[in-house]
Amino acid sequence: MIDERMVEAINEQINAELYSAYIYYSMAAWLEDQGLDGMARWMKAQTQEELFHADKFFNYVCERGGRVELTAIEGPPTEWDSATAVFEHAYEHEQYVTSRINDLVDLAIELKDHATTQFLQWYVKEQVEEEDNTSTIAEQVKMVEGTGQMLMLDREMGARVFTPSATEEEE
Ligand code: OFO
Repeated sequence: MIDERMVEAINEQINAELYSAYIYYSMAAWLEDQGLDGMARWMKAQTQEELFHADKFFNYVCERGGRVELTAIEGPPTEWDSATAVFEHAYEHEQYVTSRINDLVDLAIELKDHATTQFLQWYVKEQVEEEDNTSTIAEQVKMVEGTGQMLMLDREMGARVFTPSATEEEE
């Protein structure tokens, strides 16, 4: 049986993951509106990845005998000044999510919940990747925004497809 405090904290994290999906979906809408279809597609793949993160927590809570309780998701921003601003925002957001995951690990350790501590290691590793991906792309977009190379980068980014099995294999 899992401690109620841990369940509550994971339920809050499910909300945070769904908010991440929502913010990236909103970014996809903005990028699409700017004619950056490839980048919008990249953001949609990121949205799916966030839904996968939420579902992984959902399944874990159920497996440990806890109860998933969903709450209202805050509305995301809808306007950005540039594509660079979008991806810099995504990088900042991932750093925030990393701090949340670290807080969850701290709580699991405090509760001596070794199973959850171990389960969370997947997210610890995933956040290293999430920060790396968003910061690299933010730098790349910043380098080419306003030049003809932006279209090439847009096309390249449009090739991204989310595959949950690939994410699982990294475990
Ligand atoms: Fe769920 O990792 Fe991004 O937010």
